[in-house]
Order: sequence, then C-alpha cells, then structure tokens
Amino acid sequence: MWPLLLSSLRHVEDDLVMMDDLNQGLLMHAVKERYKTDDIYTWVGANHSVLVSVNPFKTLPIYTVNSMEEHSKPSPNKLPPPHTFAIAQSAYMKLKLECKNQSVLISGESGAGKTEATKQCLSFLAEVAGSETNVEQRILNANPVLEAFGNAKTLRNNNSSRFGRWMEVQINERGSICGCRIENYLLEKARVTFQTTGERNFHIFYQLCVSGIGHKFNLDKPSAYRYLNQSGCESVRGIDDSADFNDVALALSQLCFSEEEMDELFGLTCAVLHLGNITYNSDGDQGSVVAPAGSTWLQNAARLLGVDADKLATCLCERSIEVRGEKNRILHKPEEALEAADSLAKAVYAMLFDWLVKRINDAVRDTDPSDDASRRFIGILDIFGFEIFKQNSFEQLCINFCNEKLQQHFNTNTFKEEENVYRSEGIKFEKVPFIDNQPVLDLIEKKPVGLLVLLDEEIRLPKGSDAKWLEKCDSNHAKHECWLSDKSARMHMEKTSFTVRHYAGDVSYSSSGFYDKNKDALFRDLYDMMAESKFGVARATFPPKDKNPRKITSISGQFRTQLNDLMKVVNETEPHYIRCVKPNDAKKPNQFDTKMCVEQLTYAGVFEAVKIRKSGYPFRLLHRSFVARYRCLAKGRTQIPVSGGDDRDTAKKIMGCLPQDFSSVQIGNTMVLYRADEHRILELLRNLALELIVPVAQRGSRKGL
Ligand code: AD9
Ligand code: MG
Repeated sequence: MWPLLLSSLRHVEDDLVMMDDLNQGLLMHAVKERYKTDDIYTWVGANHSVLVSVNPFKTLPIYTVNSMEEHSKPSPNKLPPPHTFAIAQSAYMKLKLECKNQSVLISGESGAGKTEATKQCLSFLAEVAGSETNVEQRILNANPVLEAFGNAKTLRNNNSSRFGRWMEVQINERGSICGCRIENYLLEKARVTFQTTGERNFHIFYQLCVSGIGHKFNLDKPSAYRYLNQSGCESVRGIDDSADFNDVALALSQLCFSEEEMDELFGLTCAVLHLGNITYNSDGDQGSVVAPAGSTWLQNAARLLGVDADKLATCLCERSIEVRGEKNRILHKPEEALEAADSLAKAVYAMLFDWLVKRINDAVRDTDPSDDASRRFIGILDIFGFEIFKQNSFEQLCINFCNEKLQQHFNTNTFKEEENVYRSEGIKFEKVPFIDNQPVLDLIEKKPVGLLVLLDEEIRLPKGSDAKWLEKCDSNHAKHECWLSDKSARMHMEKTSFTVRHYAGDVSYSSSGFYDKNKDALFRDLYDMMAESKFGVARATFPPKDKNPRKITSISGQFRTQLNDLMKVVNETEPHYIRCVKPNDAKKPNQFDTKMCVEQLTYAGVFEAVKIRKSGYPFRLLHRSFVARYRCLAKGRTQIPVSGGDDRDTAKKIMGCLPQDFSSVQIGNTMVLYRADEHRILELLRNLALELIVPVAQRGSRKGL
C-alpha cells in the first residue's frame, strides 16, 4: 500500500491547489522541492489553465518529438503532467472540440523563460497539428529572424527579447495549421545607439560584422563602430554569431525573401552602423559640417540608405521649419547633428523591424480564402514582464501598464471562470473578494487626465515639457490612491520623480525624458529624404507622411491602441497562462533563490489564484467520469448498478455508502465538484480498493490507471 500512497501524494504536488495549506511558504517549498528533481513545471488548479514554469538554466530531455507525441495523447483518466506541451495540447484540443479561439499568455521577468516557452508551444503545434502547405515550417522560421533583429544580450539574459509579440497561429476546420499573424510591440530602439556596460546591441549587427557578406556593405569588425563599442561587450559566451547568421539567411530564404530584399534589409541595417560613425565639426559659426570632407562613413551610410550623400549631410547638419508658410533653416551645432544621426539610426532600425514583421506576415499568411469562416486561432503572447529597476522611465511605465492590463485580465478571468462554472452547475458559492486593479489603470489611461493621456496632450503643446506634465499629473491626481506624490521629496532631492502604486508594488519613475520619448520625433527633412530613397524597402518603411502636423502620433498613443486591440482579441479567447519564474540572477542551474521566486509568484498573482481556486471546488469531474473512476469504491453494494443507470444518482450513491463525510461534495447539473481533502480521500480509497481486488502478480501493469 505505501508505494501507492506515496505516488498519490507525489501526484498532488503536480498541482499547487491540491496542497493542504495555502501558506506561501509551503507553496514555495513545493515548487522548490520539485525544482530540485528537475520538475520545473507545476499546475495551479486542476483545469490546467495556469502553469508555473521555473527556468532550469540547463538542457532537460523533455522536449523531444516523443515527448510531444505523449502529450498529444493525454489519458482520459489521468491528470496530464504539467508541461508547456500540455498547455499547448489543451489549447489545441479545446479549439478543436469547442471551436473557440484560444490564447496562451506567457509572462515573467526578463530571463524567466517566456521566449523558450513560446518556442516550445509553437514547435508542439507544428508537430502535432502540422499543415497541408508546410506553412508551419515558415512560422518556425520566423523565430531566428525575429530574434536576430529583436533580441540582444542584456545583463539579465543573453538572448533577451527587446520587443513584445503576439503570434496568432491559425488552424483550419481539419485541425491543420493554415497561417499565422504576428503583431510586434514596443521595440526597444534606444538600444540601437546606446547600451549599458556589459550589454550588446541587437544580435544582427554582430552577425553581419562576422559574416562573409560584411564586405559587401563595407563592414569592419564590431569594435570599429560607435554603436557597438561603447559597452565593452562584443562577443558572448554561448552565442555563435557566425552560425546564427547562417540560420537567419536560410530562414529568410525559406520565408521567400528575394536576394534584392535581403540585400536592402542587410544594407539598411549596416547603414545604421556607418551613420553612427559620422563626425561633425563646427562650421566656425552657429552650424556644423561633416568632417572630414568626403567622410567614408557618410558615403557608406548614404549609399546603403539609397540617398544622396550631400543631401544626407545637409539633413543632419540643419533642418528646415515652416513658419506662416515661409521656410527657414535652423543650423545644428555638432552635438545636435550627432543627435540627428542617432534619431535617424533609431528610426531606420525600428521601421525596418516593423517592415520585417509585415514581410514575415506576408510569408505565413493563409492564402486559402475558403478557410475564412471556419478558421480559428491559438494566440501566443510573449511580452515583457513587470519591471522595477533602480531607474525607471517612460518605457517601464508603458511595460508596467501593459502588465496591469494583463493582470486585470487574469484576475477577471480566474474569478469569472469560477463563478460561471458554479452558476451553470447550480451550486451555491461564496464570492471571493476581487483584487481589482482598475484604479491604477484609470490613473494611467483614463481620459481626460490619465498620466499617458496628459503626456500625449503635452507633446501637442508648443512649449510642453516633462516638468509641466508632471505638474499637471500632480494637480489632477493629488488624491488618487495609486499616485504617491513625491512632491515633498522633490523639494530636496529627486526633482523629477513620481511614484505609482502598481499591483506588484510601488514603482518610482523619473519623469525626465518622458516628453521626448513619447514624441519620438524624427526631423521632417530626414523623414522625407528616406521616403525618397532609391530602395524599395526603405521607401516602404518611410511612407509619405500626412502633411497635417497636428496629427502627431505618440509612442504611448500607438502602444495603447495596440494594447487595447490586443485585449479585445484576447478577451474573446479562452486563455491559458504560463507564469515563468527566474530562480536566480546568476543564470545558473540548480540554484533556487526562494525570496526571488516568492516575489515573482506574487507579481504573477499565483498565490491569489491558488486561493481563489482552493476556496471554491477545484476538482470537477463529469458525473460519468466520476462514476467510472470511483465505482470501484462501492463494489458489491447492491444499490449501485454495475454499469449503466443514472450517473448523477450513482455518484450520489457511491458517496452515500462510504463511512467518510462527503457532505461538502457538490453534485452539480453535469459535474461532481469537490475540494482537495475529499479528492485525497477518494483517491486513497480507490487505491486501497484496487489494491484489494488486483492480484499481486498483476500490479506491474496497473500504472496507467
Ligand atoms: V526576456 O524578457 O526576452 O529578457 P525571457 O524570454 O523570459 O526573457 P528566455 O526564454 O530567453 O527568457 O530564457 C532565457 C534563457 O534561459 C534561455 O536562453 C535559456 O538559456 C534558458 N531557458 C529558459 N527556459 C528554458 C528551458 N525550458 N530549458 C532550458 C531554458 N533552458
Ligand atoms: Mg524573451
């Protein structure tokens, strides 16, 4: 009996909701103990919609094609073992059975394993669902390309995604993958011109420098470029830039990029590096000139951008403005010319990234219009987790705002889902108080005075500034529960800081730079110059602008629109969540820093979710499944039919004939619902019953029960 009893307890650990105590310490202990034996995944709740994943920082043999196959055929009588494949399988099954769109929402801090989880889900779907057109291979090929252009080595993660993405894998009525749609969010373009010590620029720059085709673009080694040599980090242990470049080139050709497109894509990327190396002298007066005259950096940049070198020099060293219909020139000082080059470099790279995503979308689009009506999708979201740094700026506010939105979705869903089940089953339930983060969302986005709304207004004013914006925030939100005024602190020290009370904790932001970062202006002359480039890719990335200057689109405005669109789509799906946890900062295997993990599971709302699930009835079996599983407990009782009969009635009778107290078990309209205590007793009794009736010699073959 003991081995069976132990195995039933081990099973319990697969799911945090099944634990006896809700105490954070014990939950954490369970996750840690599992991690020690490389069980990096744990369920939160028996309906398999929330998975906790702790980064192992080592290769585990659990992602093989065999493992995919096993996960694709879950046993109806057994809880599937927790795994990213099990999440993907559950999403795929539900899509097929219920014809409902699904989503896999992956969150966690930098380096926690979100992108790896995304790739695992994609590979699983590609393997299990397959396609009739090989489009699944093209979807997988998008990864090396997106990672080369959108990922970089940071202090936290050697392959950190510096953008968010939503990948909508479309599935036709036959259950095969028929296309994909990728949406990208907030590329960290500031990285193009500056990286902190020990970090790198985007991988593609280094890949091009060491690749065989670098000479085509007059590329030198990374140390020759201002955009690559300031952070003291050019190569990374474990990253082979040359081999990665070959993968990118192969992937691009499989995505049907033409030679010409590839040349322009790489050429524009290299132009960015040359652009950063152009230097300027004073013209002896107010302005500046490119120095030395005939600078090869200037020549190379202009050639690769597809523009005239003199024109580029002029557009960097001065700009024109129109005042009452009259054009005036404003000369740039050398440092202003340098800034203009930096902003052009960032704009070219960011626009190129958007173009790349669009172009990949063309290559993975479903081309069969007959599928339109029956097409469903599984959307996978790999997006930046909550960020609290020493210095927090505009980017962190956008990222944390995005996390607030996702957290609200998670909370609403966890509650809503529970309530819906109880209501439709006709069961009484106690409402668990709702952790509502609507106030902080309102503080940030509600019209007319949300922080980001005010910031958008500020950049439309002729004399707007960070300080004036902060002043307005202060006066509008002085009494807001989530706005912690740092006004008194500002008198003494940090004159620009403000603090927002986020669900994951208080975060202090420095307002300096918000105005410029949100405005993200590229001088009109530079934009127009690019719009007339001789290269098609460049022209496609800089489409002619609407001449109306009042219609400035801000970064936060664009992001909020994208995010609201995303939430609309996600709200229409059945969600599955993967909460990724980074167990240590050293990126080392077998190290579990409990404090770090508690923090992350708190941010992710996992403890709350356990509480909600546990306060309800986490175990649910259809009447028929319940009877099939536990009929053995009532063996020999005459009032229980050996087979057939009304399942609801039989389920009641089974419990009625046992000496234990099952009064808190709920028999709903279609399901039997109960808590961990009853589950444990039922399982134990079942093990005992089977132990008694199965002859010893046959025990070895009972594993699947
Ligand atoms: V970031 O916000 O993009 O900076 P992610 O995406 O959360 O971050 P990522 O998936 O890139 O993290 O994982 C970081 C590193 O952890 C990977 O490069 C792997 O080396 C390691 N990792 C993550 N998950 C696994 C895994 N399941 N097995 C083995 C893993 N290693
Ligand atoms: Mg990532």
